[in-house]
Amino acid sequence: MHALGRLEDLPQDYRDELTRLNLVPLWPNLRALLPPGLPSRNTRPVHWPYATLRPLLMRAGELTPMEKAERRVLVLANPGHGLDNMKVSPALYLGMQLLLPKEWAPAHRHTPNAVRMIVEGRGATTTVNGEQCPMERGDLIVTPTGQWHEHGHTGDEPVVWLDVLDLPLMVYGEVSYSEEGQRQTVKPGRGDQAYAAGGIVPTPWFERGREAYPMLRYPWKDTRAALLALAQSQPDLQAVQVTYVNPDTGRDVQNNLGFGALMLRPGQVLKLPARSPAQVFHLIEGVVDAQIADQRFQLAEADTCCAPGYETLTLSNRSATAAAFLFIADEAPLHRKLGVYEVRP
Ligand code: 1HN
Repeated sequence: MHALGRLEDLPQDYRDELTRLNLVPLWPNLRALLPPGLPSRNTRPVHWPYATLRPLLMRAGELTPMEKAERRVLVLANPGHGLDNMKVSPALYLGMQLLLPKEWAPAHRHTPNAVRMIVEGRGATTTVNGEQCPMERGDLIVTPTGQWHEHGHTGDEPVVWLDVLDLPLMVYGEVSYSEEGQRQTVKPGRGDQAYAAGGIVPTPWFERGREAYPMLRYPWKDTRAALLALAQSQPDLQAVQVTYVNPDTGRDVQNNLGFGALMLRPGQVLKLPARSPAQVFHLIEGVVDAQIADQRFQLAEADTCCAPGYETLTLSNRSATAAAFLFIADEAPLHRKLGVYEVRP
């Protein structure tokens, strides 16, 4: 590929005139915008061990009362994007949130889509559009765009969860905003009970699309059981992995980010192909090594790490006797919409 003309090759008076008229020559920038074969990425592999994060989050609980925080969160920021930009990748925001006993995080709604992956503690609930979802370790609770949500806590221990939002995308698109709301009235019934088993749906709602988001909570005990059943029924299956879907449509549960869970059999070493989306891994159970580009992370329970797109990954279960379970978030739905989703064998 031959070199193109540089900005410095142009006479200063010409450059000044272009600038004055809000014009820019394309050719000095063309190769950086369209590098050959592989996009340039600011997303770096990063590991956030829970053992180092947790004490700082608990300290935030002492330093900053809820009234001064609204949401008490330490953001997991990728230095490759600049810490102040508070993103893990172009579309992924990650934060670790703490709610202490008796605290209340008031109702609001916003354009970004959010999910919570519960990390520790019992007794908290998230109410989404009137549906009160218990929060237990490993549960996934979704708060899609525009849905009212608030968090409450009647238990007696700190509750921590990982927030995953498409916030950077919404900020980039200049469509990120929120509204404050009133405390919600809890209505009876829950989606995770109505859709308690795969392949069976509530008859009155069988007319699809009545509710845009019929299931808001995905209990970990069901996901874990599904992974174990899959592994047992298909001993040769390499990637024992499930995707969180909307049970009415069978499509990704949210618009832009994809969510899934992966089981590694005892001692398993799993090579994942390079795919275009950036990904986040959160270890729910077990001990796992993650090899991402030239980095190797030893993940302990509740640790989180991220991987840029277009890199091959190797996940290894360090236990020879126990299975390991990971939560995965990625940008695949967005990439499919953009028509750029790629798997490189
Ligand atoms: C949000 O609404 C929550 O509701 C958590 O718990 C983190 C980060 C950015 C924007 C909105 C929540 C958030 C957020």
